[in-house]
Amino acid sequence: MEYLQGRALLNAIGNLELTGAYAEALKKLGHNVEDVAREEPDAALGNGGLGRLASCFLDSLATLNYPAWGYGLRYKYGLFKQYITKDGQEEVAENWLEMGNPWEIVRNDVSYPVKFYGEVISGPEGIKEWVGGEDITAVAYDVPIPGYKTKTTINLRLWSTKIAPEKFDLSAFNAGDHAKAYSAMKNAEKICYILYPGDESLEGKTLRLKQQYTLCSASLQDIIARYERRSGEFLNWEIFPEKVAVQMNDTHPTLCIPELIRILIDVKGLSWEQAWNITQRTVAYTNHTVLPEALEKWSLELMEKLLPRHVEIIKMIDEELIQTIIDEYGTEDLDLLQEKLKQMRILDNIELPESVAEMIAKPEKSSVEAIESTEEDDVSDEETETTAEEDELEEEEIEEKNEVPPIIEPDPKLPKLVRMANLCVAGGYAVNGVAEIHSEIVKNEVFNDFYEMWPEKFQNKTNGVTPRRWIRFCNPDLSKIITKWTGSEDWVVNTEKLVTLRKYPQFADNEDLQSEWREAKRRNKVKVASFLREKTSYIVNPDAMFDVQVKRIHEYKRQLLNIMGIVYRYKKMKEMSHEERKASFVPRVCIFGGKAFATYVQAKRIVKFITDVGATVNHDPEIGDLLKVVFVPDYNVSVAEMLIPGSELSQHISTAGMEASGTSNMKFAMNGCILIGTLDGANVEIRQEVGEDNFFLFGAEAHEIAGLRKERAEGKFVPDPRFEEVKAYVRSGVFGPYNYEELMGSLEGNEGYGRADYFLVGKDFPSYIECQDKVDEAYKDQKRWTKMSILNTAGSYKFSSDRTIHEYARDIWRIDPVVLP
Ligand code: T68
Repeated sequence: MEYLQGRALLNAIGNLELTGAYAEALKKLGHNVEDVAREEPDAALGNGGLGRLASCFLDSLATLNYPAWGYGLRYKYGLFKQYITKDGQEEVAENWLEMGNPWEIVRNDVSYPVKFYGEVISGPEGIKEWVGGEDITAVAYDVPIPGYKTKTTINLRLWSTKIAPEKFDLSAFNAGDHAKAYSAMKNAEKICYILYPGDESLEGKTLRLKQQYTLCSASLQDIIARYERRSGEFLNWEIFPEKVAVQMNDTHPTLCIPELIRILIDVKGLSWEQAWNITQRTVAYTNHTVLPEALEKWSLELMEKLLPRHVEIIKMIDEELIQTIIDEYGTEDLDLLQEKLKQMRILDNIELPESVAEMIAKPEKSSVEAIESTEEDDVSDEETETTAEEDELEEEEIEEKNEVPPIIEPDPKLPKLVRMANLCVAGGYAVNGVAEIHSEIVKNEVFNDFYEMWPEKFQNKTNGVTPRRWIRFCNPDLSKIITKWTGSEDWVVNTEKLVTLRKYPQFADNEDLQSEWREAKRRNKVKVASFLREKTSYIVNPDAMFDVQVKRIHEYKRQLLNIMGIVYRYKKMKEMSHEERKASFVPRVCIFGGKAFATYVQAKRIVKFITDVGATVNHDPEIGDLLKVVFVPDYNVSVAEMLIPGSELSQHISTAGMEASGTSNMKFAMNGCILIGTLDGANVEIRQEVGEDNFFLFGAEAHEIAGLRKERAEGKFVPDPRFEEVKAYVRSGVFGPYNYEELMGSLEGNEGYGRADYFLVGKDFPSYIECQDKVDEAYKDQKRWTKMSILNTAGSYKFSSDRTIHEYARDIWRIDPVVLP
């Protein structure tokens, strides 16, 4: 559902090795290539890491010559534009297509019908037909994705929606009811209007589900049409899974499962067994989150209305799953079975199918009928003879079993739901997490019941990012140095070559390399400083440490921990004399950036808090260049490309166990930034690769979190006095008139503010600020810092999306690169 592509120009000419020639040609026309590139709006068809990962994967797929495509939606308005005002974040629609899009080719020759609502009727021979309802058309827009130094260009096919041609109500229009004719048209078009419509209202939910189904239906029709075309007279559905793999990027395209089954049965005439079997060998699922509130669940009622045929199919899959669970666990231990069904079923809060309920209530083995029937079955008397005593006992047992109520009564007060993640695990042949620690949590916690039943399905595929966009093109200065010191440009496709930077230990200590390295960083910092001045009018000193946290604003990512740490630093500075201050602190520019979901109130409070702290600190004459706090508005891919090369310290400080992977951590490490972080997501593996000495670690570990929360909730937690001090300082009003009671209260679990510091900001605060002192110490020794920086780039080799894609190709899709002529 998401691709966070950013700009295309420099990437395209870079991948085609035409940057020099293109810049020359532009110069002759009186233009500078960088200025021209800046005119292009970002294609922001994604929210954050998940969408950007998909875009990095496309780059790697093309570069490595894998035969693969991306499918998505062509949202008219991508991710909103963020303005920072005196009230915090404001959102404005981003009309990225306004000036036209030269990077797409509309394919009016490639379109498919998509249906919503209507009803299912049973035709002859049990053939089901989905009729009536609303019909729209999905039209393909193809976005070419050029690989790096290869002739391979793959395709990103984005669907746009419009009214089916025969559905325009001409007679209404002619009769003067323009509104009626117009509304059907708009209804179809609005499906692709915006990325992630707010789904708190029923309208929003319906629209989002329509988007998901449009993507799945159009893409599968396209995949199937291509399969048929290529098969020609040798069409054989049984080998479809050998030719096609569909990788679902989170649960958003889960409807691929029932849609593939629907097409195979209702349109291609296959049996249920065939269709279910083919589907289970075709689709695979990547999980990107373990936050329970982010695991998609759809209302059955809504789905039944919008997609009645799919609900029938989902119910059949649910029955197949129930049967598998019964086969696995038997009916002896009903409590166990009950628990498994409760956790694992696709349908939640919905009665069991009658046949199953009966089977469970009257287990075959010990039923009277079973005994009688064995007697009837002419089995030797010896085997079936029982004493009167035994008979009595057995009857008691039977009575007990029959007393078991029909298992799992639905609760009428709760909604009936379809659990998309469970559907993905049941319908897919592979399930993967996106970093080692995350995949372990997927196996041992979130999907543990499934893991116990199907251990072979579960895998890890640690994320990666493309070294083309994220080093070679965004950081040409550093790239030249890497090329010089590793001996060739090979590292761009072969990141293992980066290890050369540490192979000879003297490299990272080499004074020439060190000074070149520092100069490149300094030039990039100057660019960041001038960007900050342009966007925020704050003037920062490029010789201060650039300390950066840029990512979506979310409580679990703990921007609040960062800013509380800054407030502590500021308070300490204020308590000192000028001389003391200068001696104790390294000058820092603390940079934040990121968008809060429009309806996420707490995230927006955090944005407001950061900007308020900035407004106070940055104008404090006592503090001067020692501390600046800047919120970069409208953080996006292009801003990241400028900011990351100019950063020195980068913060990845989520509550352990909550960030599935993170991918900007990889980009920062590649560009020689040092990370401060918890043992979470890919941080764990980055630290392993760059070395413990080159990573600033703090905070509680994932396995401790549940216990700490319990302690917290029981009121057993004693906060550090320094944390209490910071909260009181904020409450005292130093940062302006805004009421920070709710924000500070959320860190205490005050009555009315919900979960008591659920993200454990207070718990990790002392170790965080102590770790920040170590950061200052390290920075004071510039040789040591530069060495750490070089070793971060060297150790980042593993986090190329080329490595990740090779693993998906080998372990999940079982495909080889295409051999080019
Ligand atoms: C991110 N997820 C993970 N989700 O948070 C991050 N969600 O740890 C990981 O590195 C990244 O995926 C790639 O694996 C997201 O970005 C979303 O953006 C999202 C969008 C819509 C609905 C739910």
